[in-house]
Amino acid sequence: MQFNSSLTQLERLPLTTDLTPEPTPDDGGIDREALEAPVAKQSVGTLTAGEGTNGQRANSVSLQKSEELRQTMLAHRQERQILILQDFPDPDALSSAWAYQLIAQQYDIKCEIIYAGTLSHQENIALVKLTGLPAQRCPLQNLKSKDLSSYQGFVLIDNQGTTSQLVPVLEQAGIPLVAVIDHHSLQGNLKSEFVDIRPDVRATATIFTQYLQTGLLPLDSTINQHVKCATALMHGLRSDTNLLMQAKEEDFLAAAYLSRFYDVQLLNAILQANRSKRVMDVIERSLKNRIVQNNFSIAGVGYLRYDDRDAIPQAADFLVTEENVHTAVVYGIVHDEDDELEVVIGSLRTTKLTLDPDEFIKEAFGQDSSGRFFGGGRTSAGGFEIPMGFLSGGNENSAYAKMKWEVFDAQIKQKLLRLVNPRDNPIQSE
Ligand SMILES: [Mn+2]
Repeated sequence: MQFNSSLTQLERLPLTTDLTPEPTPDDGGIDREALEAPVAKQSVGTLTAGEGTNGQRANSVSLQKSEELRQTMLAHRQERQILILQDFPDPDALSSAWAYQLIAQQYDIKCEIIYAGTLSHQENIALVKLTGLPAQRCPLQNLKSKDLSSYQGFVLIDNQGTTSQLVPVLEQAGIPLVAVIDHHSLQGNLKSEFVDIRPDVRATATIFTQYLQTGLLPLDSTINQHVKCATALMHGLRSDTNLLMQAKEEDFLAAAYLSRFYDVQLLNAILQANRSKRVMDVIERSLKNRIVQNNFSIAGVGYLRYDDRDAIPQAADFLVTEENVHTAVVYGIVHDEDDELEVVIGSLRTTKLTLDPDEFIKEAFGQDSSGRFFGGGRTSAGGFEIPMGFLSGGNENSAYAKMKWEVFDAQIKQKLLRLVNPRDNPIQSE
């Protein structure tokens, strides 16, 4: 994610939405016979456009996975499923889940899209409001008190369960994991009926666009919901690829397909959303507190409200734009007033091609006592979450709160600087 001003050039590119709609059956575009038929190979013409072996391999993987997903959906007709997004979902997760829901609808599978945290980025709030995207906040306590017996399965999208508090509740309730669709590096062993994890693809929205394209749900530009979902997928794809700068052939092909259906004006409206004052304040703190060493910019921003959590990646996005900085890490203590819970949240952004955020974060922070990593990443971006457990709360005592922040701040800096520069002491940028 980046500042709006940097978008203007791309926004001016001519993008067409004029596609002659194909005739569709009366029941909202659902062709019952087509559901029974294996995915049609001829419908993926653009996927085979690549002559290289990579293009061909990608094509055969997407065809095979589409077919597997179709079989999985057939086997779960008329069921109810819960789609779990990361606690703070991004456009890639939100749009992909919506696409899953629309595909599943054809098989009479009812899906509820939920996340435990909040939509803290102004663009995400705009995305959900302006497209009517059917995702709902479901805090941990709400899920715990919910009768889960009517759900036959849950699905993880754009995550592998490590970034959601909700997964353990579903596991304990004995609800089976039906599908995992993600593009992050493999986070561990997952027992799922359907698995499509492709770390070489830059966005989950690309994977879902391929599902649509291979015939799991042929998009129709006369159906309003399809246009909105295509717009959401375009936003997800762009935001996970740094406006296509990190996009690979498959992502471009997916974007090309979506360009026939998406609504340019709607996407523009989503991108126009402004930052709140509190987000601006966090960016200011990150600027003041940053230390720059070996082209790394590291900033602790202290305490933040739960709803402002997304200010952290936005601050990292900003710090990485400084001259001579290739990697920025911003972190703070996020306080959830409802649950008296505190967690250290951090974000990494890098423009250095040889730096793997996933490896870097795993190496810097290691694992917790149960062997779970505190975070991970994808190309150019990563994040971590360190629960504060017993040390949570007690912040009415400001001396204690200050001391606690200083300890965490020092510890995180030590761990990061060990990798940034094994010997030297941090140099203050002021
Ligand atoms: Mn993603």
